Amino acid sequence: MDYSRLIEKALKGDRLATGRLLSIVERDPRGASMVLESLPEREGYHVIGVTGIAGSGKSTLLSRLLTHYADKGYRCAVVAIDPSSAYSRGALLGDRIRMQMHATNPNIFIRSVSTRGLKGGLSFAGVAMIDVFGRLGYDKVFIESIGVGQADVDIMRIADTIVVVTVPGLGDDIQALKAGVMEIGDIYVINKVDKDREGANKTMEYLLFAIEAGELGHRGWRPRIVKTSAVLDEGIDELIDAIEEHYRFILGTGRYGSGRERRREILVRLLAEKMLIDALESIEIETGKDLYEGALELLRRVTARYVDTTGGGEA
Ligand SMILES: Nc1nc2c(ncn2[C@@H]2O[C@H](COP(=O)(O)OP(=O)(O)OP(=O)(O)O)[C@@H](O)[C@H]2O)c(=O)[nH]1
Ligand SMILES: [Mg+2]
Repeated sequence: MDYSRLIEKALKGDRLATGRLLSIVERDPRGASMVLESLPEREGYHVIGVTGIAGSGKSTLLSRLLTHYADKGYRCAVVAIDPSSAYSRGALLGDRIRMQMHATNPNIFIRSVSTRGLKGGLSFAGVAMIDVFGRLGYDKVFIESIGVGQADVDIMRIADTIVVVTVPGLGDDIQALKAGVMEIGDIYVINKVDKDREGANKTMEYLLFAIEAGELGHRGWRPRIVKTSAVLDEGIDELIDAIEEHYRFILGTGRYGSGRERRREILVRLLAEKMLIDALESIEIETGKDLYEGALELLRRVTARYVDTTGGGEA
């Protein structure tokens, strides 16, 4: 397939062409690979992960960030992980309505991916879309993660800057989060300050203490803490200042470049994982064999399928 016409249009900002390219990326791993390699390299795009406590206001905050960034002239994209299997329809509907507000803003493009990787994290398509957006000229590419735990940490590993959203008055909740995403933040947001200013100060003290104790922050970066009210649109520019400060930090220290390399490595692994699963599910098995021999034989046939079809597309 030749995607050059689509790519040319998408590079000029054509939303329809962009959407079609993203569909190719989602549907067809080989196409995804070709689309990515055909797009010009581009330096400087910034991948921002938003994670944290369920219901802390991640989606509302992200929606505000999009508006503020777009107003400043940045082109923003969101790779939204379709939470349909993990969350109630109500939450999803709320997100959809919020995101629709941005549908007509030429500086904002939102795309959801329905599939997830084997371990619950982002799928190959999801990670590939991030770099497609970046190469198409988007400056800020956001991912909002789903849920907690290891899958979340995996998702955040592909981000250059990680924003962890908490709420006022936390103590126990923060402890509960500690094993997961709580430790990986570059920026901590205390959202919903409008509800409990006193409690916000408590969370602030708690976070400052953890930073002083060396529990948070890594590789020379001291995490920033920002208080926001996403509903009242307060503190968003301060949050953007913190995100931009971190961006300059990673550009200056080489962490940006190593993040891109890590994402590329993750992409290769996720693609291999997808090819393996697709083949495993479609190859017929002879049941007469010893179990171990049967599995080995299956693996040989999986490999043979891709080796034999080099250049011809996987059937
Ligand atoms: N008072 C107040 N409510 C907020 C604020 N930000 C978000 N909310 C409300 O909190 C609820 C959850 O907000 P979401 O943005 O859906 O939170 P989320 O973290 O994306 O939720 P999940 O994706 O379900 O984990 C909604 O009812 C929001 O209106 C805020 O700053 N102040
Ligand atoms: Mg959400």
